[in-house]
Amino acid sequence: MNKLLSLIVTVATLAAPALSHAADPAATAEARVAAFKKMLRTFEPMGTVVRDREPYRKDAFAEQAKTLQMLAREPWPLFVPGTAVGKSRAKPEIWSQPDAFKKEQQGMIVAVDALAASAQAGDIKDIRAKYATLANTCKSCHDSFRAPQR
Ligand code: ASC
Repeated sequence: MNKLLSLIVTVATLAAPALSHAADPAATAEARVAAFKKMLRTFEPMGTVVRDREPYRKDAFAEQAKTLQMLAREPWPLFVPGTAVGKSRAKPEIWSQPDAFKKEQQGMIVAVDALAASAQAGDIKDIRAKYATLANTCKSCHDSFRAPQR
């Protein structure tokens, strides 16, 4: 009984944010846009290092990659149906082609994990390649699922 109760509490706790988001499309869209912006605030400084505009420092870069790994997981649960509102550029295809959209997400997660592993190893040439692969996953998803700027 205790186990069942704790299972119910766990499921309810996990489901709660999703439910509250679905109830407020504008807030969900806003949270999603903010999650992508947060990701960019780590991704862009890493890009300046990769492009040799800033010195490469192994530990600091690996730490940023770890942060990015975590941030990269945040936007996806926020793509709740009915939330292409406000500043959102989400195309309807996100919800009409869920498998293709999921594939883009998974490709991005694989790429960010590979970048983090490379950053741990510390070979800047390999880091550059992994960063480029990750940037390509951004573009690939945007090409299919993000509407042009209005
Ligand atoms: C960025 C950014 C993207 C990606 C993409 C890479 O910095 O805002 O959407 O990189 O342009 O191709």
